Amino acid sequence: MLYQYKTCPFCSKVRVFLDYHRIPYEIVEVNPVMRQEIKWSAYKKVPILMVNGTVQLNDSSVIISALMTYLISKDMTIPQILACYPEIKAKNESGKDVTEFGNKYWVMVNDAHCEQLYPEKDSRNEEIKWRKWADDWLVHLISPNVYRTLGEALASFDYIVHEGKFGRFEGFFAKYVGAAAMWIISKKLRNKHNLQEDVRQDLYKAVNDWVAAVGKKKKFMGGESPNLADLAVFGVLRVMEGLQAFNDMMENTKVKHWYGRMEKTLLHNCSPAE
Ligand SMILES: N[C@@H](CCC(=O)N[C@@H](CS)C(=O)NCC(=O)O)C(=O)O
Repeated sequence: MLYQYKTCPFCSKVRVFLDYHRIPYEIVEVNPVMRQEIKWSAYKKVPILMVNGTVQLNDSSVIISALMTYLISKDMTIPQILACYPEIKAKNESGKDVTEFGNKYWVMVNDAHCEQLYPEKDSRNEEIKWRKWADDWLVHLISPNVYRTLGEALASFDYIVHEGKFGRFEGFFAKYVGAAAMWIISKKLRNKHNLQEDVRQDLYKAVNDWVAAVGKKKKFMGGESPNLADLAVFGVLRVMEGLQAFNDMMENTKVKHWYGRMEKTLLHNCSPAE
């Protein structure tokens, strides 16, 4: 059971991972205003994944690393694996309580499995580096880009309200008030994350850096098939689909070939198994 907001990049990353590995799941769409669907949980963010109705996995990267570990090391149970990703409570620069998780980009595999999963010398470090980059940098480019102008902010909220779970009045309110608020907030985010005046330039550079890191010789960063970094970057970028920022990115960067290969692979994996 995946508790999510459909248009949240962290939730999208988890869906891409589950779909790619053909792990079946049901979705509980959380109302972002009241959030009553996750009232029972002490952890207050989405995504949350409940496994067999009993084990709770929090944080997109922990969910992905823990499930990947489970798929490979068949001898460990999910609770045993979860113990490898300890919850760390801390305060951030502004004194706000934040929850982090230790080792969250680390897939717990023994030496034999490690060689099978990461046959190239540096491929494990590379995967970790770019998964972290997707969470710490790429996601921060989404809001400033999709709420860049008032018109774009309205289009984005139209999409969020359409895809998400909102009451009728909430939806109307969210669209106009939310769009105006996010348009203003996105300027603050732009400064907070030191983005350029023209936020598109940061997005274009980021995806071109990604394409360069994948390199010309490989289909995916993982080689012939996507690794966890491919799945994460695709999951983040996918939330912009249908919006102006996405179309601009496709037109003005080199990402479309890799993106197309990811789409094709996922479509193939989503079709019923033979
Ligand atoms: N590090 C977390 C971040 C998750 C996150 O920030 N989720 C947002 C939605 S995009 C959230 O639930 N924020 C709290 C809220 O909406 O109240 C992860 O990777 O899952």
